[in-house]
Amino acid sequence: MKLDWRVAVFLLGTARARDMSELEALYREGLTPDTAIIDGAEVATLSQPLPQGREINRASWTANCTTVTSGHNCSQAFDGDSKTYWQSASSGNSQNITIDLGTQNYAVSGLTVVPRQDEATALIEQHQIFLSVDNKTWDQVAYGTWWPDQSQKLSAFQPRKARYVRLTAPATNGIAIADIRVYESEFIAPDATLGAWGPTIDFPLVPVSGAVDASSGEVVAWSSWGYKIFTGGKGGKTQTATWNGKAKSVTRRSVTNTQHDMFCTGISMDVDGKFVVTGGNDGSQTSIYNTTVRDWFKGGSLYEFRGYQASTILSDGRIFLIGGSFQGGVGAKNGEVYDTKTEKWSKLDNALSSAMLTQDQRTYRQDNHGWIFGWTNGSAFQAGPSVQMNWYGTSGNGTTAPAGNRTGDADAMCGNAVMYDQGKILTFGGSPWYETSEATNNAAIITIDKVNQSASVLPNAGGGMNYKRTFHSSVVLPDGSVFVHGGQVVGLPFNESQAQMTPELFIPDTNAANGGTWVKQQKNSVVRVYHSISLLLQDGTVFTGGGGLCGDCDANHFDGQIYTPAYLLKPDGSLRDRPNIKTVTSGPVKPGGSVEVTTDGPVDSQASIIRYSSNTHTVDTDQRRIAVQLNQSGENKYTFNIPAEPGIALPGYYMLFVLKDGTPSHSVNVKVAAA
Ligand SMILES: *[C@@H]1O[C@H](CO)[C@@H](O)[C@H](O)[C@H]1NC(C)=O
Ligand SMILES: *[C@@H]1O[C@H](CO)[C@@H](O)[C@H](O)[C@H]1NC(C)=O
Ligand SMILES: *[C@@H]1O[C@H](CO)[C@@H](O)[C@H](O)[C@H]1NC(C)=O
Ligand SMILES: *[C@@H]1O[C@H](CO)[C@@H](O)[C@H](O)[C@H]1NC(C)=O
Ligand SMILES: *[C@@H]1O[C@H](CO)[C@@H](O)[C@H](O)[C@H]1NC(C)=O
Ligand SMILES: *[C@@H]1O[C@H](CO)[C@@H](O)[C@H](O)[C@H]1NC(C)=O
Ligand SMILES: *[C@@H]1O[C@H](CO)[C@@H](O)[C@H](O)[C@H]1NC(C)=O
Ligand SMILES: *[C@@H]1O[C@H](CO)[C@@H](O)[C@H](O)[C@H]1NC(C)=O
Ligand SMILES: *[C@@H]1O[C@H](CO)[C@@H](O)[C@H](O)[C@H]1NC(C)=O
Ligand SMILES: *[C@@H]1O[C@H](CO)[C@@H](O)[C@H](O)[C@H]1NC(C)=O
Ligand SMILES: *[C@@H]1O[C@H](CO)[C@@H](O)[C@H](O)[C@H]1NC(C)=O
Ligand SMILES: [Cu+2]
Repeated sequence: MKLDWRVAVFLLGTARARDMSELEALYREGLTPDTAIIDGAEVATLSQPLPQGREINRASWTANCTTVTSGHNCSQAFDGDSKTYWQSASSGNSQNITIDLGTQNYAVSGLTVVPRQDEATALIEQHQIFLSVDNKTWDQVAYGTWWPDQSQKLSAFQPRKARYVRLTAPATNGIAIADIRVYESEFIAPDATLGAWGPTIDFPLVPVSGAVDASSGEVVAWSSWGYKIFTGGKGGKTQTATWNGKAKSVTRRSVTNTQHDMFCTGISMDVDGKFVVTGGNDGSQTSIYNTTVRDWFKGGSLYEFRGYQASTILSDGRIFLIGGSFQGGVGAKNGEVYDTKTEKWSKLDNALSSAMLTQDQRTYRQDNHGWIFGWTNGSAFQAGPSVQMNWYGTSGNGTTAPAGNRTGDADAMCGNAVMYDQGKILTFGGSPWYETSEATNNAAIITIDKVNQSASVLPNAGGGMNYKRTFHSSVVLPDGSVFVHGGQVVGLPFNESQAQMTPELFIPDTNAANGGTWVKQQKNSVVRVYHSISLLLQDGTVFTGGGGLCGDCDANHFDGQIYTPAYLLKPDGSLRDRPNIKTVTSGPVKPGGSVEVTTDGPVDSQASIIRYSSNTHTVDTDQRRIAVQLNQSGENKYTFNIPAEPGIALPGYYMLFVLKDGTPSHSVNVKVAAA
């Protein structure tokens, strides 16, 4: 339902007046009507951008459906009358509609579906979409779960040439379609050397936050109290969805037991891989996702109300957080630290948020989204987004010490920072102000060593990114390169102008004067800007998704996509053979401990462990890659050591990848225990 802005302003105004500008931001995009007349019926609108390109004329379509109920034949799904509909029988495993678009192939980029409008029945939730050029070989381009209501549904995917389009859904209650449209766009020629996009995974919410469950490999994603909006709620609950890539399923769930609207939170994974989610719309709550039982539990309360703070696990397994003036008043959002055993937060009044402020004109934005990295002796290094960097100590009441400036850069709010190897942090993009200021393509490599020492900065890393970006996201890959996707030139929440559609890869090179190179990757066809995320998956591919959560705004993206990096592809686009890990030492390993791995053949001497990721609002303080040297101890048998320094090998779950000629294996878990 449309949020009446006067009510919203009143509600927010009483509690936290500064959130007005978040609503102003909604206005820039312009509120679109709740409903539209589509072929004679009033239909709840999408609140999401149409697939790129244009609608394919339906005049010469023909279609077949697996079953029809009396009076509701297949062609009524595209007869230009949304009061009429095709409805299947409610029997069989699944029901299909297969459309012949005509006599030629189109670069098909997506489709929209209007459910039956006269009655909320035979709604499509789970679905799969296939394309074919010959009506024989079918490629799955999308699947997932739509929110179960009568509003228009959409699936957007990487354009692929096709003449036949098939939508499949389980037949439990039958499926009904009042209107189906298919879109074509510019064809993006496949080029395996640039990686590949697809399939799309449709979600019943905007995945603004997400984390990878180390025990199952599932992506747990969430939005806010609403599946497409974060303002105007009373809080106290969160819409979540879990994607299981092996089962190809997306399941949805409303989490109410922690009384926590987990929008604009901090996220950190603890030593057991549990997600510790703090603050946000309910500013002092902690919710904890236990991956063993796949359920949420309530944790201890924060001292300060916070939103947009950042948190990180520390070398001793505690969790540190700082900043977050987006909720609960501006300023003095000093550190707090969480003991996962007692489940209590303690104040660190001398870990000063005042040291990490940007010069944003909006003061509640100055301490948002810190780039913080757990390091030695329970310290945390703050690499940005402020141009000045800091060290935070977490014993006693905490300490603060300057670490120098990120030379060659300015305040870089909503930029990214990734520890791609031990003590090496790549920073890139961002803009001086959270919004309305132009982003940069700046990149730097920051090297940290001793606590309280100035960090060493290599400005202009790789000559800078190919594109200016803010609101982008990134993941470090097993080979040490960093994949960067999305973002826009001027940060405008919920306005998709000047979006960057071409991702790029930073390839580090310790012999190069500027530390490496930036290489453009395969262009995407779905915009990923404000509120989008990226996560590294266990099979070495990347999940990117989300963007939006702005109600009736036309910038919502209820989906994610898989990006397969070039290192997994043969020139013809098929998957390369990859090395396999057969066994790995079981049980937790302490820092300095040795791990034994057996493989199904010889592998490269360098392998890597990458900590599991969580991501929201450009912040992923969980991910970190540690390159490890394999020492051969027999045929297809290797050992390597976890770094002895617990500040480098932060406790928690890591994905171990071995590589063969640069192609990574599927990962196997290695748990680093707290020292
Ligand atoms: C989005 O931002 C651009 C650039 O400022 C502006 O021209 C455009 O009008 C905005 N779009 C909407 C819908 O507000
Ligand atoms: C539907 O089935 C009829 C009869 O078998 C066939 O002539 C037609 O080509 C089919 N159309 C599609 C889209 O498969
Ligand atoms: C489908 O039903 C409509 C409405 O009864 C009818 O006009 C149309 O001819 C039917 N189409 C086919 C292919 O049977
Ligand atoms: C429906 O489509 C799926 C996917 O292409 C296919 O496996 C299945 O056989 C189809 N069902 C029928 C009844 O044609
Ligand atoms: C597509 O193939 C099915 C059999 O798998 C057939 O029934 C149908 O008529 C074909 N459609 C067209 C348009 O050739
Ligand atoms: C997860 O929850 C179960 C049930 O409460 C508990 O037994 C288990 O110890 C928890 N796991 C972790 C890692 O905390
Ligand atoms: C920091 O930890 C190392 C071991 O990791 C220890 O040798 C050293 O004494 C500690 N330094 C301080 C200042 O506590
Ligand atoms: C922490 O600060 C409190 C309040 O100022 C003070 O009483 C206490 O002694 C301090 N603790 C340490 C370890 O410095
Ligand atoms: C770092 O500097 C702060 C501020 O000067 C100081 O309080 C703290 O003891 C120092 N920490 C270490 C490990 O030297
Ligand atoms: C570091 O940056 C801050 C904030 O812009 C500035 O005030 C300070 O002068 C800079 N310090 C150096 C040494 O450049
Ligand atoms: C590698 O293995 C050999 C033989 O097992 C051993 O002597 C050597 O110390 C190992 N080197 C490292 C770096 O672990
Ligand atoms: Cu936000």
